[in-house]
Amino acid sequence: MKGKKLMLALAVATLMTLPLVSAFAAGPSDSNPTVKVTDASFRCGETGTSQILVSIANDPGVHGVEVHLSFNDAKLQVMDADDSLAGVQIAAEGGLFPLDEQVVVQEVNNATGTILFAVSRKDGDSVQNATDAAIATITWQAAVDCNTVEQEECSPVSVVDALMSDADGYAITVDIEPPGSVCYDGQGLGCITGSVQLQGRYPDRTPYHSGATVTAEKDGVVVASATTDDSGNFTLDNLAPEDTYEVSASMYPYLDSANGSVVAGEVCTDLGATKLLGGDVAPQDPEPDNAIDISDIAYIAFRFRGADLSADVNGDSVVNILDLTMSAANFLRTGPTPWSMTP
Ligand SMILES: [Ca+2]
Ligand SMILES: [Ca+2]
Ligand SMILES: [Ca+2]
Repeated sequence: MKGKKLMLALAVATLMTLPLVSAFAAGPSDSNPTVKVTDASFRCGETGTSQILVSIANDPGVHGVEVHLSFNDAKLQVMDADDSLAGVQIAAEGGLFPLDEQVVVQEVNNATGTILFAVSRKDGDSVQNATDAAIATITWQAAVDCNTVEQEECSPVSVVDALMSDADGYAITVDIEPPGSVCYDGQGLGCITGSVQLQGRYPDRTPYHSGATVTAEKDGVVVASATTDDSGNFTLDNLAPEDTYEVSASMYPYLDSANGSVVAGEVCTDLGATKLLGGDVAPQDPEPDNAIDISDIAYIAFRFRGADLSADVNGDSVVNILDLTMSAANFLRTGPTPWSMTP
């Protein structure tokens, strides 16, 4: 009799175990909740954000989450998200549990590069399903002097430990995802390149296309300047990537050319070529007026074949019909002309 009872108990125990076994058949790690930190990218001197995200699939119920993060304190610092509290805080999010139903414990240490963030739901139901639900947002800034950043610097932000709890205080195993990558660029890595062709100047004449001044302006202030080489090429560098600039080319005795809206690229933005129209020689007080009119024609005509080379538009050291014709052909044109080979 006693043996029969034992057999029955074993059979019942086996039956009760069966559904559990089949629930784990797909592999325990497949159904564990996960925690990860998202990537961030920003320019040194500005800020970027990462989020701590939780995913839960068919769990009996997550009621609390504890996450420990590690970051490189020599490269990154956490910005304080709450002025009303002493110390540094990150911002709690309502993606997993509503914000007004949370109890949060957190500890951010910028000296050791660690963040502890724990959130528990004090009201309502446990969460059984969630995909990339945010529990907190971290705002980063660079820990370094931005002038020393010459190329993009990235460092990992790792979840070093994580634990979840159901409403009864039972531990729920958590799978940790690979680290997030937080990157920042230097401030002066943007650049613009292009070329300036001088009307009436050809390879067999010197100077060829060299000597034009090209500037990049932001809010009316010249922030970069370059001089064209023999082929007319220039590079404006040390600009802020993705910022927009007005690029202008100028040279005596030519009309200016400009493009008012050029975005500097980390891979140099190629503005292409522009042609400066020649013949703006007057009035000389002290610069010509960026307009070609009768006073320019008269100025050249008066110095025709003479020693005063201020009327030598094409730079071949003689004032002749070539200079006069170029200026006359540009009659009533004014600068700045559009940035184009057919202005
Ligand atoms: Ca604070
Ligand atoms: Ca003029
Ligand atoms: Ca000439």
